[in-house]
Amino acid sequence: MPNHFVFNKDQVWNRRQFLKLGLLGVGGSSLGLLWFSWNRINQSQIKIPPINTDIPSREMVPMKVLRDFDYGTIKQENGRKVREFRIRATNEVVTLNSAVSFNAWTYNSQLPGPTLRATVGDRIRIIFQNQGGHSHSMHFHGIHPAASDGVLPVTNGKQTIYEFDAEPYGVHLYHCHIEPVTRHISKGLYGMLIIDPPQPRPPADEMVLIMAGYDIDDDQANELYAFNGIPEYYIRHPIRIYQHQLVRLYVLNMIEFDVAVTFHLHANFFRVYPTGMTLKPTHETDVITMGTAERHILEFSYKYPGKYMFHPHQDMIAEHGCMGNFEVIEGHNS
Ligand SMILES: [Cu+2]
Repeated sequence: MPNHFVFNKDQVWNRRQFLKLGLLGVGGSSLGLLWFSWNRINQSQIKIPPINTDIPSREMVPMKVLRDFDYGTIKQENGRKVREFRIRATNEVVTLNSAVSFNAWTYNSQLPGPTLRATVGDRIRIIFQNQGGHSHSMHFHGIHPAASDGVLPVTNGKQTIYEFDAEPYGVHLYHCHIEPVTRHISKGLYGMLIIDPPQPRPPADEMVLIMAGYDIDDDQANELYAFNGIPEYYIRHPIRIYQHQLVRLYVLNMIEFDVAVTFHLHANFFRVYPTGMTLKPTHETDVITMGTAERHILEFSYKYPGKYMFHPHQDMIAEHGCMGNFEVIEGHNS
């Protein structure tokens, strides 16, 4: 299977790097630390092209969501790692385009909510505060006890704590589970939860793309669609990536009212890690179908510079806002 991501000579784990970390000669019990350090050195080789400086700050949210991972506040309790996250439900007015302002319900005032990230085996603690006016909750996909399943309403002004072990590794999601769930999700109460495998995946330019729909006129059908909250955003502000460098996309379909959606990448093929639950890809393709709440890891790199679209192959959905561009830039030798 082709992989255009090639480790350069600086990335090869060598004696100099062992010495730099003062780890030469340590016992086998430090192998985990070694791997972690090795991976961090390699991850630092990943270059992110500069973001367009002409984007107004009020329009920066989808560009921020793209590569923003919230690892929480790390605490050590009884010998294990706890990642604590504080999430607040609030109402926000989101400008979808020059004609449409949308009364959104949000986690931490952003849409989608923050991408929460942990490593398998960590303890996750979510301190959830509801200031949204309506009852809300946070229901996580994953394996956890019923008490932390997030289906009970948290009334306005109240707080609750969800706590569970991070398992299994993969790309998951969270969303409000108060009826009608379709409405609570399509108003904006959703986000991604990434649980990393025990040994990190190879270095890559990692990014999150969450697809969603907007039912503007309450007719139980979507009039607008978006990647990461704002329709047509990545058409106006293409995602800059470097030629030949590995891109790892965490994609999630949160579109309500439509049964399924596809994701298609132009002029390329991607390797598929279903639900992010494998370490090796199962197949390679250029279009994938996802039901609501379905998600995957997709990996690729671009052979040629230039501008390339990504979008659902249901053109009605793409033409109503769920559309974007990668801008592949030369100049990074990886
Ligand atoms: Cu809700």
